Amino acid sequence: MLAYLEHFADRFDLLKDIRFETWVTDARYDEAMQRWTIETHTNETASSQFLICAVGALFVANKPDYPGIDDFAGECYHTGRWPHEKVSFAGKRVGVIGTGSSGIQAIPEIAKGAEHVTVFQRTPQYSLPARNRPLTKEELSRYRNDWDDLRTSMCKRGGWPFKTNRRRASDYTPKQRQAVYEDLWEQGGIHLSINSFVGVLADKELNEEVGEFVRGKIREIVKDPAAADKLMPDYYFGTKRLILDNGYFETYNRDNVSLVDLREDPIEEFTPSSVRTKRGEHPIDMLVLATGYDAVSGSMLNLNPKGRAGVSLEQKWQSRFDNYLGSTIAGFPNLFMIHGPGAPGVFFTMPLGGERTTAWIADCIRHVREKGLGAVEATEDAEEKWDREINEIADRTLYPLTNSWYMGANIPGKPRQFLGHLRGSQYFDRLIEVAEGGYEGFVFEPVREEGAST
Ligand code: NA7
Repeated sequence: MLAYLEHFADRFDLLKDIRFETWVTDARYDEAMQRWTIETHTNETASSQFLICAVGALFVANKPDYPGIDDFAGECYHTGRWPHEKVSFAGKRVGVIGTGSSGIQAIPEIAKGAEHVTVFQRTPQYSLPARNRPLTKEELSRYRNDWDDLRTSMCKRGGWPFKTNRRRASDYTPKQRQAVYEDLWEQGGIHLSINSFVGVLADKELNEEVGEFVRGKIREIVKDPAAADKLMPDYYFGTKRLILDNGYFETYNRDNVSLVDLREDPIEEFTPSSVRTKRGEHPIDMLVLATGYDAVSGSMLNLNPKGRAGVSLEQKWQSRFDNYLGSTIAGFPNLFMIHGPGAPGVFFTMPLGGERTTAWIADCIRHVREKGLGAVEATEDAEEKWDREINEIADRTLYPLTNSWYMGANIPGKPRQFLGHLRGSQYFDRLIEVAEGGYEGFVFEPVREEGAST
């Protein structure tokens, strides 16, 4: 994926317009000028009519605040800030906290090199075999030949380049359903979730059946029944980010890997060379924090733009991450977000989603310019309606019933709110509908005398 994004940046000659290693320290809207003033840590100031915040949905690292953690004297890495240089695990006792996508994908790799790995797990997870493999020549040429159709179908579906079927569970016997699950488990990837039966993420009974199927697989793979017990997920299947792994559960069959269940044996403190839990001490040389992010809203709050009357986003978003269309915020004229709260973000292929959002933003800016206007801003009324619209979609599913970062539940004190739009294709249709309908939910300001709309 990195190679693809680098290729894209080269092909469209984007690098000339990017200032690397430059941190925005302040972004402030000037109402009289109808412009944003942006300051950087290099003491440079920029002025622009529009501010597009592509700050990433998963950027602000979540670091646990266990007593003594800062006194730990060994190497310490957060998976979201992994060094570009190779990290050596050889001869080291490594502690890993966190078993989300990052932990589950890192643990098997670390275990191959380390003397010992101790995994500190708070919530056991569902994870499906990724079964990554090189594509065959035939597959590659098929993808290239069908490129336009694939893009169209990706936009119409959840962003994935394959058809999903519309099987109904009630048309199959329990035995036939198990055969379907087996087949999809063998195929790997997210098929078991999106391609088994309609309603897996909405129907409790069906969801429980799929969840139990995965638990059965974990029991089959993990040889030590005590370890398998600790690894049994007990939330609704698929309602936390569904994880794809390369031999994660198999890793617990190695004799250099041990698992601490933090639900029954919580961490009490760190010493310079160990983790002390309620039941014992675990000496470690290296700590890997796979503890995730203050997701989606955290990156925008880290930027903390100041809108009308100098009101900061931190003030506006104290108890709810209000936004309109996942892209704009009332009180913050001429500001746009990509992958912000209320947008599909991780629920759609992110580069494609980002591209489609950017196209919409470009159209909106063009509209402002062609009409000789000075500013565009969402209304609070539109924000309220949007909030209802995306929550109605989420409430038809099992997602809101699980403590996940989608709900803001991973960060102590963070307001609980479903942070995404679950139906990417519907979302992008809505964007177009709003634009074609004359930008309902927005107010436009004429150019003020003082301002220069450049
Ligand atoms: P995630 O999915 O947020 O996972 C973080 C993991 O860290 C998860 O297992 C958390 O347990 C655990 N965690 C977080 N804080 C603590 C503390 N204080 N103590 C113990 N364990 C903790 O982040 P990832 O980086 O793995 O993945 C992020 C996204 O990247 C992923 O969803 C994909 O979209 C790509 P919890 O489950 O909250 O109990």
